[in-house]
Amino acid sequence: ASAPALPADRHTLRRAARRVLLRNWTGAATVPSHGLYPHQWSWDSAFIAIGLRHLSPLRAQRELETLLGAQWGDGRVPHIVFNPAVPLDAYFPSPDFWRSSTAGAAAGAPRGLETSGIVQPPVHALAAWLVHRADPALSGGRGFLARVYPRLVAWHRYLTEQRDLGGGGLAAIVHPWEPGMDNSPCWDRPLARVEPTPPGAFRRADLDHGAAADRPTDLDYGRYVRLATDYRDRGYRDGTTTLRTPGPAFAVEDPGVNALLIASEHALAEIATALGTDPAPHRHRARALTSALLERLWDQGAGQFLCRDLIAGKLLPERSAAGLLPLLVPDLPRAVVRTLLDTARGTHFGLGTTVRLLPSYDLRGPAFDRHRYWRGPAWSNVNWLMERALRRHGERAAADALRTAILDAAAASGFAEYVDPYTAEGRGTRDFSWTAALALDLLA
Ligand code: 9YW
Repeated sequence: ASAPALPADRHTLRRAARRVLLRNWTGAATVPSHGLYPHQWSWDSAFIAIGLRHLSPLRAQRELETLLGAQWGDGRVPHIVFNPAVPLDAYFPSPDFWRSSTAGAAAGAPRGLETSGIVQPPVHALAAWLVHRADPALSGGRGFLARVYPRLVAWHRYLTEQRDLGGGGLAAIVHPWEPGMDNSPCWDRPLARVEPTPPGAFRRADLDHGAAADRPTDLDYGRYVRLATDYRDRGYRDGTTTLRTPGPAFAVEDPGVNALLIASEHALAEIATALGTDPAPHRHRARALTSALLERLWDQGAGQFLCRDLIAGKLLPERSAAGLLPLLVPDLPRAVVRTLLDTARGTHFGLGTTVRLLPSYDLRGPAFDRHRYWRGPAWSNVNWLMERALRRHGERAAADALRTAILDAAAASGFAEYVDPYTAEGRGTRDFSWTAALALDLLA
C-alpha cells in the first residue's frame, strides 16, 4: 500500500526542521530553545537525537554521549547539563542554585561540570538504539553502543533500585519536573502539601520568554523551588527501598516515566544483543516492570493508567496523557491495549474524533486549560510516542492521521513548543528543537 499523503510542502518542512536543529546545536549538544532553555535537557536530547540521526548520525551520537558524560556516580542522568558559557541569569534555577558539584558529591555528581540534581524520563536507551540503527557502520566504527551501554545500564539501575521508593518495583519521581510534564494537574494534590518558597525569593527567567498565561503559575514555581531546595539540602540522596523520614515531600509513580523505562529496557536488550551480550536480564527486568505497572497503576474504571501518590498511598484520579503511554509497552494484555485505545478516542482525549492531536490532559477534566503548558496543550513528543504506539498495535489509519496532524501543526506553528489541542495554534516558544527533530523523524 502506498504511503499516506504528507503536507504538500514536505521538502520545505524538512529543510526548515533541519535549519532549527543546525541553529540550536552548540558544538556538543542541542539546546531545546536558545531563549527559554539555553542548556542541555535530558529527555529533550533523547528526542532530538532521534531526529538528528537523519541529518547527522555523528551529531546524534554526540548528543547522547555529551548527556551521558554528565552522569552521576550513582547512575542518575541529570535533567539539565549546564553550559558554562551561558550567563547565570538566563535560566532559573541556575547552576548556583543546584550546586551539583558540591552538594551532589556524596551521590557522585561530576566535579568538572554543573548539572541539576533531578532526572527526566529515560528515553535514552530507545534513542541510542534508533541512533545506532541509522548508521550501524559509523556507530560500530566509533564504538558508540559499547561506550553508552554501561552508562545506560547504570542509569536504569539507579531508577529501578534507588528510585523504587514505594518498594513495589516501579521508579518514583520526587519533583514535578522529573516526568517532564511540570504543571500536570496530576501533581496538584501531592503538591498541595508542599510549603511554597515565597515568590520574592527567586526570579523566574522563563517569563522573559513565555506568556505568563501559557506557563506554570508563581505558586507552582514556589513549590518546585521548595522541593528542589530540600532535595539539594539532603545531598540529593534518595531512600533505599521504602519511603523514609525525612524523605521527599513529593513522591509519585508516573505511568509515562515507567512506560518509557520499560520501552528503553527492551531497547537495552536489543543493544546487548548487538554487542554480543546476553539480553535476557533486560527482558526479564522489562517483564517485571510491566507486571508492577499493571499491578500498581492500572485503573480499570478509568480505562487507563493513573499516577500513584506514594505519600497518600493511593492512585490520583486526574487523567494525564502519560496514562496512555504504556501503549508503548510491547507485551501488555490485549484487553488493556483495547481499553487504552478506546480511552484515547473517547470523550476524555478525543483523539481522531474531537481533536487531531492527543492533549496532555483530560479535555473534560476540571483543570483543563487549552493554553497552559501541561494542563491541556498537545506536545510533539507525546504525540510522536503515541504515533509509534498506534503503529505498533497495527492501528495504521490512526497512526497515519496522527502523523499528518503532528506535521501540520509543526509546519503551521513554526515548530512551536506546544499547541492548542483543538486548533493546533502554536503556544510557548518557537523553533523548539524536539518539535523540529520529531517532524524530521516522521518525514524520514
Ligand atoms: C524546566 C526543556 C524542558 C522539557 C520539559 C518541559 C520544560 C521546564 O522544558 O521543563 O525548566 O525544566 O516541561 O518537558 O524537558 O524543553
